[in-house]
Amino acid sequence: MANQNLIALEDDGRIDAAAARLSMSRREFLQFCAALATTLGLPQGADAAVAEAVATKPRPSVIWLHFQECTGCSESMLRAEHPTLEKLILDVISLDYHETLFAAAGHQVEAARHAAMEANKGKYVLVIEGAIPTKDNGVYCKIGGKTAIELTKECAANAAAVIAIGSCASWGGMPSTDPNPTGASGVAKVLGKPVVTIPGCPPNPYNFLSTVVHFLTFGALPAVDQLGRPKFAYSRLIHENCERRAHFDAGRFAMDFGDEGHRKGYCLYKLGCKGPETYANCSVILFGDAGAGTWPVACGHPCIGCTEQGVGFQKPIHMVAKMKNIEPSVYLPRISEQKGVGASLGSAAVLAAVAGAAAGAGAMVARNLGLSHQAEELEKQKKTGSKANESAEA
Ligand code: FSX
Ligand code: SF4
Ligand code: F3S
Repeated sequence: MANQNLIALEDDGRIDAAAARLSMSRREFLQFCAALATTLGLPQGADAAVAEAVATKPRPSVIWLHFQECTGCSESMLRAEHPTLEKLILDVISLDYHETLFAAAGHQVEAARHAAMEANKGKYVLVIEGAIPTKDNGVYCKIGGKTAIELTKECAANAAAVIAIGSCASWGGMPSTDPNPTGASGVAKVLGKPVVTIPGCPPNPYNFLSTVVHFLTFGALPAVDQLGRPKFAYSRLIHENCERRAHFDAGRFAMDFGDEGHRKGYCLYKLGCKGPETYANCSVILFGDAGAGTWPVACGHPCIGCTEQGVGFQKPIHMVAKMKNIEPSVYLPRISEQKGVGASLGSAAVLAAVAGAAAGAGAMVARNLGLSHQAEELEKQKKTGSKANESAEA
């Protein structure tokens, strides 16, 4: 953390170079780094440290393993409609081994994994996607003649950090649904020690990016809860920040898909929304590219609790959620408060809006960058070569 202030980076050519690499303006790059620091809940001055790290530090080598899963984690990270986020992730890490993205196959790929592990011994980040089948000595998932259990242990032995991405790798996810015929388990259980988990089916790629940027900046993974989930992303219930919460509080519910309440955007609790028992930041940073401001609940679908062990894939979709933390928060002002003595409802609302905006700012910047006119223009230019320039010159 050499520089404590973005101003100190004003004349730093390395920032310009990083921005150019990412097809961003300098302002967009610094704005993005500041937003990432805010999302991570870092103190003042950390924005400069994040910018400096992304611009100058060697990218950590990442070995990415796939086991029992649908590859949705990788798909959501690399989804084509959102070029900027994908670009950022691939710029921040050096993806040295990823089975589904490798053009090579067979022994060549195995050799690449060994070479990357040897070259970055003790320094690489091991990312595991998918559950690990543990029944019958793990015979239900083998790659290159080795079980997922053997590969996990072998690759984790010299890793600087282990990240379980997706609900499958976090605790077993969908493959572990009863009766769990293959004994599908999470990475921590197989390794017998805690690892950072980024649950979700698929997980939000922005949470992965933030976790990696934290590692890049500080050489350590972010603070986690007892389940290994980064606190910056999983410390709040979806229900706490849901845009339909006012309807919940007022007792306005959609009772059937397509009924009047559903069309009016009422709360989806009675359709089985698991937001009240699911810890994740979807309602803050949103999720998905179907259009502006989307995430499952905004699209009219109840949250199924995909990030929450014991909820997602376990509870029937239409079963109503168990309410957690329903007491009013202590920081809300009493409605009988004297004028000028306590915080007004108005000021509380402004504070809440500011806090919400800050928490979601990084994702919003990524989204805006991804959808910006400039990005679209760049994409078009890539497709059509220099035709636009030629016609402008003509
Ligand atoms: Fe799929 Fe990943 Fe779900 Fe699992 O995401 S989106 S089944 S969490 O491991 O590929
Ligand atoms: Fe939102 Fe679901 Fe909570 Fe309703 S129950 S406010 S839709 S999270
Ligand atoms: Fe999953 Fe619910 Fe978010 S289903 S993506 S945790 S809104």
